[in-house]
Amino acid sequence: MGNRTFAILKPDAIEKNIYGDIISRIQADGFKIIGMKMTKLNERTATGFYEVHKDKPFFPGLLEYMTSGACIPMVLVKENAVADFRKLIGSTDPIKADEGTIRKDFADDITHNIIHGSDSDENAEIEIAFFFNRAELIGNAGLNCC
Ligand code: IDP
Ligand code: MG
Repeated sequence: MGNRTFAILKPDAIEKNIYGDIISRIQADGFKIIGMKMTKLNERTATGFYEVHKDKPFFPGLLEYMTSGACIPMVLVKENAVADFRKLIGSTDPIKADEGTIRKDFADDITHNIIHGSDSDENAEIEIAFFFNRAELIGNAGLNCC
């Protein structure tokens, strides 16, 4: 079981100025943040990140959403990180998400669902590498922690 996962606070989390509350939830659940930046996806980078969904009917809406403003990609560490984080964020569709999950409490709808979490250890590593160099992660290079 891997101990890293990858998350993105999606543009509505920044637009609504609620990303601090969401980050607090993530920390309170025991995740340590070892990489974080504020950035903005363009059509090319958003398409690259969501390549697997490019033939889905919802893809144009997803692209519009993900390029609509700044987002915050993050690298998170905890034992059993991928599964634990998916549990913390809840189902893709906030209507179906369990009580107390981040998507249940903060997301508007199935497209605008506020946060991304990797679905496997393998994808977590691919997604981390999409946004971060090793040197940008605490513990991997010159960066010191806490
Ligand atoms: P996940 O984020 O829960 O892993 P995925 O199936 O990987 O869900 O889909 C990626 C993103 O695409 C979702 O987080 C959501 O923003 C959007 N999305 C997924 N399914 C739908 C849908 O059926 N309608 C509209 N948007 C969707
Ligand atoms: Mg997914």
